[in-house]
Amino acid sequence: MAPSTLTALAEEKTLQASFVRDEDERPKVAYNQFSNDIPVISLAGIDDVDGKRGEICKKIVEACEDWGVFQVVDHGVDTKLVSEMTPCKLLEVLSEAMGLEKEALTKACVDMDQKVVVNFYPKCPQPDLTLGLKRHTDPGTITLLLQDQVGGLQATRDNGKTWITVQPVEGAFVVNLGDHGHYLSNGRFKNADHQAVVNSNCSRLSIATFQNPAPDATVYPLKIREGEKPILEEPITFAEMYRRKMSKDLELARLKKLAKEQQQLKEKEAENEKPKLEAKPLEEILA
Ligand SMILES: O=C(O)CCC(=O)C(=O)O
Repeated sequence: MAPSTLTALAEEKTLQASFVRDEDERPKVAYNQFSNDIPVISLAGIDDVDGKRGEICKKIVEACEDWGVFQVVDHGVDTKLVSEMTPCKLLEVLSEAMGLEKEALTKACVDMDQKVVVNFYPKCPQPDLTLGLKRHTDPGTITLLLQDQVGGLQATRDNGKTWITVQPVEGAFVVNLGDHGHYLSNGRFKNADHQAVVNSNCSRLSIATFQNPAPDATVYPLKIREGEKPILEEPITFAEMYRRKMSKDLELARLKKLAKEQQQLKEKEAENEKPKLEAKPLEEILA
């Protein structure tokens, strides 16, 4: 019988078949093969307009253009306060980088909705065959993730060809830009393409805080730079953006399932053909 609790699941010796992923979805990089490609940015001094602010903002903007993922450390500030304050600060920085007033991105959200999700990933007997959380981009504006020191968050910026594992940093928040942030910047800032892998040594915990706009907030680029075309044909609501994302995901899953079934059918047919060929006398085959 399948185990009924996560702790029981963590003691399993083999992976249940229902958790096995298609080969193309399986991890390419180990949970603890950490990369330093994702910048770790200290927010200390971000309000110091005549001091460090310019330098900090530059690093944030570059990270958003490059990956859509970065880590922030802000020494001496209470974690709960950081999770409430940081998204506002970051949206200010990105608004200014687009040449807009500080509040532009926050205003475009109409009403910020904060959703907290706790992810628990039990240790896994065959981590190479599965994922803790499949590849995705977050739909909202910006996400703050607090992870333990185990590691397992991975990101790609070349559509899944190569992956990196984000190095856990004590007390840091991983910041992911979401689809809403991506559209509002007309694609200038990347929506982080990410997933979570598991491992056979220890279970892992992460806490994600998603900052989402109101369902009826308008999704359309706030700034279209010279020479650029808008990446959306028309303004839509966030609810509609989410609906389109979900139906695209479902359609992709349907097409993938169909292709897999057709491939399996072909392989079966080829297997059925085999004995007939083998049964032919050699002279007949060579003739
Ligand atoms: O646990 C992680 O590292 C990733 C979590 C995540 O991507 C999510 O909750 O959407």
